[in-house]
Amino acid sequence: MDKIIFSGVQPSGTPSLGNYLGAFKQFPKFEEAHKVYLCVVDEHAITVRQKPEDLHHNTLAIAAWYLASGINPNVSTIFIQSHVPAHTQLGWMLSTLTYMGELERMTQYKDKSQKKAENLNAGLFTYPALMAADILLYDTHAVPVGEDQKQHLELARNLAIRFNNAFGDTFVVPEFMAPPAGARVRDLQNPEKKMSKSEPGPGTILLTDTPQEAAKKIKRAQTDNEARIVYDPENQAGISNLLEILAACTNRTPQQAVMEFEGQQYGALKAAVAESVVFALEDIQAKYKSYMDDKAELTRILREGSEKANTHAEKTLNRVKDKLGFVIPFSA
Ligand code: ATP
Ligand code: LTN
Repeated sequence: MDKIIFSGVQPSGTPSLGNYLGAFKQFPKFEEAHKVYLCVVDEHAITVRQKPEDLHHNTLAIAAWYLASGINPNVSTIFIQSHVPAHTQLGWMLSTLTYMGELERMTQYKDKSQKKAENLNAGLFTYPALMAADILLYDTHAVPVGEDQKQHLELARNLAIRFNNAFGDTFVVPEFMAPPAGARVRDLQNPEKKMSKSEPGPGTILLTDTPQEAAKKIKRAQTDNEARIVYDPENQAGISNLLEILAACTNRTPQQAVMEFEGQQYGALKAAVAESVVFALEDIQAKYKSYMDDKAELTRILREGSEKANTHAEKTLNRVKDKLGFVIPFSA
């Protein structure tokens, strides 16, 4: 098998359309030629306080969304982060190679620490070292994620290079990979900010929204007074976001999607976006429901996934321990 692909989604809420277009929708296309690892990163999710019953439900739900997006569990590996102890172990080791200044510069940390001032915990700060561990444990070549994760990926690359330089060749240096469209889906009511699952509002489409709910949110999306449909994220953020969503749902670029709407009004664009979003939702919602209704099958898939993931991760972890000079545990 040639290249290895790794990605992760936090069970921090019900996934949004942004998660789907920026992440979930991308994964199945790698299955044919690559080895794919998809992780439900529950240890990352607890950097923001979660209700235990919600975390439990959301963890299984994210696994079901991976499957609903078209991932074949007989080909790819879907697993839960906390089922593979090597993640936190390597995360600790990498945190000793990570500079405070690097973590202080992280946009996600700056954003979340402002919003979560009452729970400004150390885990939120060292989050990117754990994320680097997730990726590096699997000799990952490429990480398909939304644009918001680019900075974290840059750190993972730097840590891999730093470790390799200090201790000898150990890690593959992973590449960032953004989707062709939908890398940064914006909030429909506030196109200045990204659509986020942990802070859903009237501008967030959730993957569990009914077709009517989703269509209504799109109809009410914020636009502008320019009355022309052009792809110009700087000056017409709302309209450009709708074009971006349409393009991602219909496997085109925003530049291709815009051609259809020359001389047309905003209502026509909104109707087309609503139609393509509803079409995508109906398809994945039916599959999602069938996986959530069969917990025995879901847990079987996750158990098998964790076995495959542990085998790979432990090998890498032992290589790292050896390089660091740790005494490898004595076998009986
Ligand atoms: P939270 O709101 O809890 O911070 P999130 O919605 O950003 O979470 P994650 O679980 O952290 O979601 O991310 C899962 C994947 O979805 C990542 O690859 C991330 O880049 C992608 N993603 C998240 N939001 C968007 C968005 N608005 N547009 C495109 N991709 C996104
Ligand atoms: N930080 C990511 C979630 C995440 C991830 C990963 C993504 C944790 N570990 C490894 C890709 C690879 C987020 O906030 N979206």
